[in-house]
Amino acid sequence: MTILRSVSLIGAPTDIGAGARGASMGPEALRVAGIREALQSHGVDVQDRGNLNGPYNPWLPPVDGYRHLAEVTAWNQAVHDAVYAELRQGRMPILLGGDHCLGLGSISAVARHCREAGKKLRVLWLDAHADFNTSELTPSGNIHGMPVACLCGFGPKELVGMGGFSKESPAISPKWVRQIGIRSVDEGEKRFVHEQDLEVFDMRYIDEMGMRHTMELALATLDANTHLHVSFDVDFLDPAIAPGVGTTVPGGPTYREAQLCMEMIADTGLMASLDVMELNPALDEKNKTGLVAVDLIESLFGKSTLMRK
Ligand code: 6HN
Ligand code: MN
Ligand code: MN
Ligand code: MN
Repeated sequence: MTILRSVSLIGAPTDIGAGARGASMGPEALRVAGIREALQSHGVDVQDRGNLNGPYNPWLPPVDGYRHLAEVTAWNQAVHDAVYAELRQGRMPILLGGDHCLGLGSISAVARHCREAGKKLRVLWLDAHADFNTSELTPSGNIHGMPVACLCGFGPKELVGMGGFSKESPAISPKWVRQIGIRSVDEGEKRFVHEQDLEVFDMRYIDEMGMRHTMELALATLDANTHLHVSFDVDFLDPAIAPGVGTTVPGGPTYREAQLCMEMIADTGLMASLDVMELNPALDEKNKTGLVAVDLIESLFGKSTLMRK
């Protein structure tokens, strides 16, 4: 196992890209749920870098298909810089969100690091949503529905350009992404997902083939030179176990399915960066969702029922 054993927690307390307020409290709820202690109990060196700063949420309607583009850009720049600094020091950044628009800052930093280090990048997007909208396709203007498209070069230049990338040379290719747990995709977004040939293991696929086969395929063709990034939107989980999110969609993975998903990622030994996004304590029940998220993150670091060597 070559999992990086030096982890830095980076809090990004904002709901600037979301359609509901409250994900700004996510980082603290993950800390209260014991994320640091949980990782330490698995022998991980954990540094908590505290919280990033950024503009407050003005709660305005969309302009030209985007809500809060300037504020979203500022927050993502802060996330990009913090994540990139940790990667340069050989540490594994864990971004504590915050809404999922910040996946853009995080993954653009990871892509930049991989480009410089000559590494292959694989992005696992665990989510109920594809987050593949553009300003033309979005029904809401909320940028947390757009980060995957922006990373692939489809978005405003402020966001597409983060990390030194551009429309012509975007941070990632759709080919590097595997989406798992998807069950809510908007009409236009659906067409675009097909057009760009995103590899999506939706809930129908998981129902029919099982989580084991799904993860075998999603983790196929990785090698020792692959940087595996996991972007974990907690609305991936079934709302029965994770009610504390702004955009619940019924019919998600059960506790056991989610555990298996995380355990199989851990088995690769290749995870080198992680986002934990969209936890909304204002909608949670006694931090139930924060606690289940921390439990699953432990599995990403090798916790399993029977100790394995
Ligand atoms: N998330 N597809 C919807 C939209 O407004 O674009 C929902 C997006 C949810 C995004 O949960 O990260
Ligand atoms: Mn590295
Ligand atoms: Mn998401
Ligand atoms: Mn989602």
